Amino acid sequence: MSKIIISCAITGSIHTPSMSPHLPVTPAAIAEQAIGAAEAGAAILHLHARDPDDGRPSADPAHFMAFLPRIKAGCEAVINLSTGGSAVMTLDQRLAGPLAAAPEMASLNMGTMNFALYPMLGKERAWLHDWEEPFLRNSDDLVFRNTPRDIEGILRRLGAERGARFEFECYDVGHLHMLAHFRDRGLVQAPIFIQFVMGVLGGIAAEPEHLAHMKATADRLFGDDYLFSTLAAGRQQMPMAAISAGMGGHVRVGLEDNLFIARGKLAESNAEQVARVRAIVEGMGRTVATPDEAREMLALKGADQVGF
Ligand code: KMH
Ligand code: ZN
Repeated sequence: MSKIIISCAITGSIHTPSMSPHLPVTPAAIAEQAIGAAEAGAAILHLHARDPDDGRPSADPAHFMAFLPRIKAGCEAVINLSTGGSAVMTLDQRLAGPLAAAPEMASLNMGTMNFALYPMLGKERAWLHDWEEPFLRNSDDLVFRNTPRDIEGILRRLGAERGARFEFECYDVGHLHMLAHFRDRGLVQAPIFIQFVMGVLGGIAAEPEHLAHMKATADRLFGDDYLFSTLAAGRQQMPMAAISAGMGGHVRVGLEDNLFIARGKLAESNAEQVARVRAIVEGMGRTVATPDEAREMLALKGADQVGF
């Protein structure tokens, strides 16, 4: 089996500041946790930005630029910027930061879908900011949009024009077929890095049978032209990562996807989750890829070719 790439998604746009004091929201905290995750073994850092004043999801270039140079100076890890941003943003808002930064990698969600976060409201909390509760509550009417035209635009503007390669986020089996469609149109080339995204309400659930079917479908559609990684939102994060590693795949962890390190125990940092998944996959006999090994496996343009 090839070396295993650990991705770490540092802050995301799903969890809100009141849910964990360890969720990084300021540029200094995002940079510090990103560098810590890289030191613990993450080869790829998946990054969203936030407004430092209130922790609200942001894709403002200024908010990205407040931490990207620091992370680049502090570690060798591949920087992967989200083009998903937050489902409450327009496409232009979501792309503003990634277009300005021209990163080595960017995420690309392979379809339009429901993105229901409101079940996280279940617990009584004292909210730190007044945007948090309505943000979650209104997700019962929230559509994450990426039409084929949107996807084509992202592939052209970030990929063809700026040299980024993609973390293709596939939240359901249909997204794999959409990816194959773009491969057939010549807009996506090998090596194709697929992230199986499981456990978002609106996408496929985090169940081993679903992962087996996603992999079997991807094998049929992409053969030797792809690598897969798995992320599971919430409690299934580590079990699904272990299954992915056992199937020869790669893994993603991080506070974007899950705030906990054990049942009822908040992770104190992203690095803690990276260290945990690293111990699991090394215990299974896998060897962790360095950032440069990940660059070679994914045919990335190099850290000296970015816009920050
Ligand atoms: N938040 C995750 C479920 C993106 O940033 O483009 C998927 C994600 C999407 O990381
Ligand atoms: Zn993300």
